[in-house]
Order: sequence, then structure tokens, then C-alpha cells
Amino acid sequence: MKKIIPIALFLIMCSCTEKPNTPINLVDKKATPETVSLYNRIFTLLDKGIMLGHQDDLAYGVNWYNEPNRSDVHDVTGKYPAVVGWEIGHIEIDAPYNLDSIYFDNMKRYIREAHQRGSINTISWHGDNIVTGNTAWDCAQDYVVKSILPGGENHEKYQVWLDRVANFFLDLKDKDGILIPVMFRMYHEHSGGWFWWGSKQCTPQEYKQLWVMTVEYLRDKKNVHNIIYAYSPSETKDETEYLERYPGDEYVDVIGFDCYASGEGTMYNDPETLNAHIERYKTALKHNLDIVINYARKANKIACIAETGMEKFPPEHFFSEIIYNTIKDYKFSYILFWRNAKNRPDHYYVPYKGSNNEDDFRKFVTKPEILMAKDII
Ligand code: BMA
Repeated sequence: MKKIIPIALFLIMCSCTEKPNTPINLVDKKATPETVSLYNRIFTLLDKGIMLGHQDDLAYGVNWYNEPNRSDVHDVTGKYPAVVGWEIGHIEIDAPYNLDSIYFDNMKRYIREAHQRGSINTISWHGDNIVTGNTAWDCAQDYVVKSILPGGENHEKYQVWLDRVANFFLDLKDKDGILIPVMFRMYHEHSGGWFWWGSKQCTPQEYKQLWVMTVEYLRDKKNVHNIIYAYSPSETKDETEYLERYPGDEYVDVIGFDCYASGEGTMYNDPETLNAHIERYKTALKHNLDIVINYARKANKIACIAETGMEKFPPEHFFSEIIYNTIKDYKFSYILFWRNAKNRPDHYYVPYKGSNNEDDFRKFVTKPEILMAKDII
């Protein structure tokens, strides 16, 4: 008896001081408790399945805009997505609404609603070109990033832009006034050459400096502590290319990639061409999942498909077979389908009420590996 009590006490002490399964290695060592807990929750959810995400899900869909609790995903499946993507392009120029016409005040409310429901919010930023005042897609110059870095002629002006970004994050509060933790997927698709921060527009060194400068400004100067930082180039051919512009493990929490099935318009009428695009897409998804998951394992990061889909997804079993069979055996955090534009008839990436592939999408979201909001609470 005498011997058993100290052993029991020792075991109790051990279990009290036990560390969480996943080490807390967030970019932000001062992250709020809610941010740390979201980060650990995302790690834990890796064992449960793949979360389904949708861009701008609660803000609008095909033929509707800003209706309470509406979502194309919910309209079709009766369930909300586990991950919701948002876009803050034009916050930097102090506009009241983003480049896709979502008022920032509404966006904050949608983020709160999604959070309350248990969904996870992720934010991208197609910020304007500070040199020309045109959009993020104005990529004719190769000195925009350089002009933003310390010593550059736009450095101070860019800090004002970052102040506005910081204020947005600091205004994401739940009903009790507690900061809502979110992912921030900055300067994405940079392995391509179509944004001012792209691979043809700046050197790897400049890109990394831009990333580090932004993290340090938000985290250390503006005290924004509710961000999980996500890195997502476009498709890459191997780990070397994937990491060419990677700012380092200490500056990134989540790693992913953007990958789309290409093709549009008339090619959809030609089965052979369509099939070739689908085959290319499946191969690209698998190849990039291999790269990202492999590195995530080594660096103890969370892997995801940060943006994907096919406009109008013409193949009949696009979701329940093409997508599902391609991803089901991989262990990664989430797959986010791009937006359902409200008034661009060709620009939708998940079914809406009355569209093609409704049944197929319902079949997809009930697969045991696919997680919706309700599955992750
Ligand atoms: C693109 C398109 C654009 C949109 C942009 C930012 O892929 O959907 O219409 O403005 O993303 O959300």
C-alpha cells in the first residue's frame, strides 16, 4: 500500500504536466489562447478527415447576395462548410467593401457567424499594386516588392496599408469581445507570374523579405496575435521549387498550394479535351499533395489544398469520384473550393440550388473522410 500511493501520485503529476500532443510551434509566440487552441484543433482534426472549404460562402452565391444564414453549400447539402475563405483585397486602400463587393463590416459578421458555428476562417489578400494604383494583377513591373521593402520609396506608404490590414484582424471579435483566430494566406500563388509579388516580379530574396516584414509588422509592431500564417504557391514541380521562396519554418504555420482544373468555354464541348484537362488536374493534385504533405511531416506543419476547383465542373461525378478518389487516401487538413460568383454565370466552383451536380456534391460531403462544420465541433 505504501508503495502504491507514491506511484499513483507520480502518475497523476505526470498527467497534469503532460504537454499537448502537438508542440506549439506557432509563428506567433504571443498568439492568443484561442489561436493556439485553434492551431492544435486543426492538427487534431487531421486524424478525423479532410475539411471542406468554400470561398465567400456566406456572403453571396449564384443569384443571391447577403441573405441571412444563406450559403450555396448549405442550400444544396443542408450543411455548412468546415472552412470558409475570405478576401480582404481593398482593405489596404480603406475601401468600405472588398474587390468582390463584400462590405468589410458584413465580412466581419460572417466570420463571427462561421466561428460561432465551429467553422474555421481563412483569409487571402489580393492587395493593389502600390506603384501604379492598379489591381494585384498589374504585374508589368519587377520593382513593386523592392519599393515596399525597408529603404524603398513605398515603404512608409505600405505600412499605412498594413495598419489597415492589422485593424481588420484586430476587429474580428466574437460575441464576448474575444479575438477570433483566423488563418492569413498572404502573397499566394507567388510561384506564378500574375501578381505583383510573383516569381517574375521579384527575386526569392525579396519575396521572403516581404513575407517576414509583413509578419513582423503585424505581430510585433501592431500586436496582432490572432493569426495563423499560411503559405500557398501555385502548382510546383518539386520540393525545391516549393521552397524556393519559402520564408522559413519560423514564419509559416500552414502550407498548401493552389491548383485548378484548367479550361473553359468551348473545350467543355469536346469530351477528349475535357478528359485531358481532368487527367492533368488529378495528376497535379496528387503531385502537389505529395510535395506539401511530405514537407509538412518533416517540418511539423499543417498541409492543405488552399484553393481549387473547376469552373462549372461539367463531368457528371466531378466531386464524388474525380475529386474524392484523388484525395481520399491523403492525410491533409482541408480542401477549399473557389467562389460562386453571384453574377458571372461561368464562375462557380460548387453546386448551387438548381445547378448541375447537386446530387453528386451531396454524395461527396457525406463521405466519411469529408468533414463539414458539424463534424468538427
Ligand atoms: C479570382 C476571381 C476574381 C476575384 C479574385 C479575388 O480568382 O474569382 O473574380 O476577384 O479571385 O477573389
